[in-house]
Amino acid sequence: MKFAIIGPPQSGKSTLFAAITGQAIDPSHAPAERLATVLVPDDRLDFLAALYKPKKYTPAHLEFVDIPGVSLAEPNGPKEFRRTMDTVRRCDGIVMVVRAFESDSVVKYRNRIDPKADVDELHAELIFADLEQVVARIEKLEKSTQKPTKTRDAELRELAFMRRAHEALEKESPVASAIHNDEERGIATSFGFLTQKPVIVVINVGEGDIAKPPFFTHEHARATTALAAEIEAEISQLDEKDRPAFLADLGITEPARTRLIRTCYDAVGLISFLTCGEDEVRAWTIAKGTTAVDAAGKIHSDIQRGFIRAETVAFVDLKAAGDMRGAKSANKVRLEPKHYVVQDGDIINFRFNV
Ligand SMILES: Nc1nc2c(ncn2[C@@H]2O[C@H](COP(=O)(O)OP(=O)(O)OP(=O)(O)O)[C@@H](O)[C@H]2O)c(=O)[nH]1
Ligand SMILES: [Mg+2]
Repeated sequence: MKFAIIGPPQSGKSTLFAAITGQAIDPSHAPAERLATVLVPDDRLDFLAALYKPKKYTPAHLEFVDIPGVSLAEPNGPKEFRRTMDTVRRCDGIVMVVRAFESDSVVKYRNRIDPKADVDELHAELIFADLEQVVARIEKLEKSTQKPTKTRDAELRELAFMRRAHEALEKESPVASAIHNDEERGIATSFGFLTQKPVIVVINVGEGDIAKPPFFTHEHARATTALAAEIEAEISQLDEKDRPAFLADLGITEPARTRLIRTCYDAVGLISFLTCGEDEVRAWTIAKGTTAVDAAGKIHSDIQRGFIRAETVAFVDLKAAGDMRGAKSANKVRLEPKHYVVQDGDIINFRFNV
């Protein structure tokens, strides 16, 4: 799962990227795309690691791409913005960073500090970018469907969908609202439409506003969170043991890293199931609603093919019982069939036969 960090110039994207990845801020602030893998903090996994002392500890992970900001106020801005969207189309979600911090040394985008207006502007720009793609595709399909080719029927269906998507975007609705079936969902996914991606808004506040951030929600945002990127980036550079005291001093109960990762995880409907043993304690990322047999496929296709039962215990039950033996004698370990819907925090041992 990959998230693109976008936003107006100088809104604090690279600073947030540094805060969540623990990487030092590039002092040159050179405008370049950067990619980092971030491990998903998980107390449950820590508990299991203490219990099993495994050889390998493998938390879930997410990827973040830092995208340089583009000023839409410049004549070439919109074109340049659309170029940077090529990367975003290949991501699963969008983290939109907007500025709410005051600072005399940082140039104000459009000479204002108005995070809500920035979200509106970015959202409109995402719609334009999708519209451009849809218009180009419609033109192409209108020509190709004139010819009696083998693919003509499929192209006619796609054309009908693209026209509906066009209509939706003109009304400022996301492409998703025009999707009627799986074929159309597949088409939309292959185009990587931006309005189909879940958006997480990050309001980047000044240090003094942490307790009372200028919070707002946006109808097109899946989630909104306020944080102070600069101070969090500085704290992320400290020794891990020193961080809690500094955060507590500022009234921050949970570091930006943990908060943002969880928000992203939730916004795209992800959950984790866990596997444990002396060899490895591991978290596996799946979509909400995944069945036991499909979860097994995440680990290995053989386990999916030869699936017999999923020996399952909820993490809270295992923790309450102390360990696996305790959970078993408390009758908390269930044998679940193929169609069982895996829950967040399920500890699973798949029984299979190939
Ligand atoms: N006071 C204050 N300054 C911040 C904060 N976040 C970022 N800055 C400063 O704002 C400037 C821009 O930060 P960046 O993180 O480079 O912004 P960016 O969005 O990556 O900028 P571009 O990639 O050029 O679009 C830097 O000088 C930061 O130190 C903040 O929360 N408070
Ligand atoms: Mg940057």
